[in-house]
Amino acid sequence: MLPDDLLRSKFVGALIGTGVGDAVGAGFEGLAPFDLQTIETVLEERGVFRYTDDTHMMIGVAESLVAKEGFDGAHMTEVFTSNYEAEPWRGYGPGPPLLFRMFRRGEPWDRLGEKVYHGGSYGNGAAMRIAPVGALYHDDIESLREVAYSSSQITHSHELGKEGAALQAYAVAVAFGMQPGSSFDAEAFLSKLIDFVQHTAYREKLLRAKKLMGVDDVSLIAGELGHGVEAFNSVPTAIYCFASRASSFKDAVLLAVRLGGDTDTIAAMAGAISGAYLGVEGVPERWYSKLENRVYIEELANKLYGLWLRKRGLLSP
Ligand code: R7I
Ligand code: MG
Ligand code: MG
Repeated sequence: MLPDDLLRSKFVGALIGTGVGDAVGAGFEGLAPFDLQTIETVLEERGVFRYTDDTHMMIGVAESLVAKEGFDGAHMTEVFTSNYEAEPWRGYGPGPPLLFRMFRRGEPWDRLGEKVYHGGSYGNGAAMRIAPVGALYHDDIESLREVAYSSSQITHSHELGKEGAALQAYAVAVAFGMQPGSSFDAEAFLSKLIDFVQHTAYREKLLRAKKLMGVDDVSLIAGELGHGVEAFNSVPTAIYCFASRASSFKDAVLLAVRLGGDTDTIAAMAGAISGAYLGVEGVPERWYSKLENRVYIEELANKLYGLWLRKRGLLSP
């Protein structure tokens, strides 16, 4: 059992890690590959670290889990929709805004996801927002899988979209269970994820990730694992960024940005796992202090931690 203050720090780290990764990666999308010096200079000159749809939707997931004390599909869809309506300029993917409009016209929440693409979206939009699910259910893997799937269903009903979200949630959960600073075993970490995931597309990518440990050629990494907007071309990549740079939040997130492609999302997901492993103390102070809405995101993380304590009977209501 982890001490209380470390566990709280991991809740905050997973949510703040998403926000910081997203904000760091934003602005570098599609422009590959970047050298480290250019990225660091741009970041140094940036004032506020603005986040995008990734964090905006992650906030929605946390808000709904906290308000309903667990998953409630209609409520989470309402929160996504009203958050989107308030700030539609956050850089949403093409699918979700269409679905939110259908929801407003009265479509039931659990049928929306099938109405885009054929068989639903396999974009990474369900995985990018999943950190609160990984945090709240880090010690209850059956519920983690179930809530990852059903919260994905709202916008991403394709099995590859859902599986990517469940894999990302599980990576966060496994990182929760590890003592930061202890010697990190990337092979063992990836093997756990391989045992968990139910789709061969992900299993194959994770096996490739194992072989790429120690490699620093960003074109090779992006070529082997992908750096695209599809969940199977970004979730394993984010996991690799974390696993190959586990001792440093900064290095994990900067690797995600150096890969190019869907930089905000891959960095958001790598940041979530790294924050869940190292705790919020792992996030560089300079990045942390510049994150837009930091205080609110931290408040949500603390409420999520309080909910976890109550669910475990460790705190009176
Ligand atoms: O997944 P989604 O919410 O987008 C998230 C991305 C992140 O990078 C954010 O930072 C933001 O920039 O957007 O949005 P969707 O529209 O569900 O899916 C995103 C993309 O995935 C689509 O534009 C398609 O390119 C691809 N995609 C598919 N392509 C073909 N067939 C998703 N599903 C399909 C499909 O079934
Ligand atoms: Mg985004
Ligand atoms: Mg993105």
